[in-house]
Amino acid sequence: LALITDKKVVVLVGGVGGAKLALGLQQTIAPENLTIIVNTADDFWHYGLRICPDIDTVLYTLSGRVNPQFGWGVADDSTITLDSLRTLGEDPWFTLGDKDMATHLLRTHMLRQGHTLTEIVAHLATQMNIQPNILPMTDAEVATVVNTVEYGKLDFQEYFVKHRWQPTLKDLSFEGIENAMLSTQAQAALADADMILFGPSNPWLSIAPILAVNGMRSALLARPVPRVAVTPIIAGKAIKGPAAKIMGELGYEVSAQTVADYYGDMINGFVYDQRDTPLKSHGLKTVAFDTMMKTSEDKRRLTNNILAWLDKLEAI
Ligand code: FO1
Repeated sequence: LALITDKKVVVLVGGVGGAKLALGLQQTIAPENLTIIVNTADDFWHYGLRICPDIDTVLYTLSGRVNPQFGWGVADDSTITLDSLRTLGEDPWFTLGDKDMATHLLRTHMLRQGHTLTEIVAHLATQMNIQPNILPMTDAEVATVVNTVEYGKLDFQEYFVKHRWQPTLKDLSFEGIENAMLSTQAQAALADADMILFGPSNPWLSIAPILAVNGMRSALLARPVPRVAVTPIIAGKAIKGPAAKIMGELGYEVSAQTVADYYGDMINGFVYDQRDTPLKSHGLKTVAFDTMMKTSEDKRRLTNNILAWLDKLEAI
């Protein structure tokens, strides 16, 4: 397959699913042409440490450190610190491995020193030998709050990890979003992009907070380039996590069509899975590929297919 390296690509992602697409892109595109903008609304404070799960998932995935079984955390990690916390009477429901802990210690230390999250992520990426540009969606603290039928309002990680996303979702809010500005780095990357991709991440939990950052929607709409979402729904199901469950709870049909409609005019193209029925396009350019990303060959093939399709579209 020909390598398409001369286009500048920005991809918006959450955690595990988005990181997989980012890995495919890293293997396909020249690093200076790839920018990954990551959701930070599921970041939280835990035992005095700033935890950024989606950013770390992207860092660990792109540096080859990620735990392949979970898709998050560091491979071959231990939990000595967490086990010691248990002996002190704590109930550490959020699994922080010992190797992973170093990332949280350094990040929290650098935040205390006055560095922005953008600077910290750049430093961590450099130390992990990652070449593409990884950017948090904003430097401000934003916190997803999930309003549930059973428990009322839950902090995101309580909903997601402690309660294993089982409570029924009523609605969502992004606390602090009114102060969240698109960073100058993210603005510059978007202004310069030849293509903008929306990863196969959860539209409501991962992509919605990125779109809610002040300046993001207008920065996207200002770009007359392909803005293409990759479906998180395959054969009417979510591959991982609560995307399908949430869609149902919000009263939508579980389908790629629902995702495309939800993104509305933010996108002008959509990649759905070949197992699903074609979208009613409403002027949207659509294409079907095998979007399942299990092996690294899958990831490369999907990114190559998407980039080749976009190249062909542009030529028409
Ligand atoms: N997900 C879990 O389901 N259980 C955990 O204990 C857990 C710990 C964890 C630690 C560090 C990290 O970077 C991610 C971690 N995740 C864990 C995943 C993560 O919280 C969620 O997948 C995302 O927030 C959703 O995008």
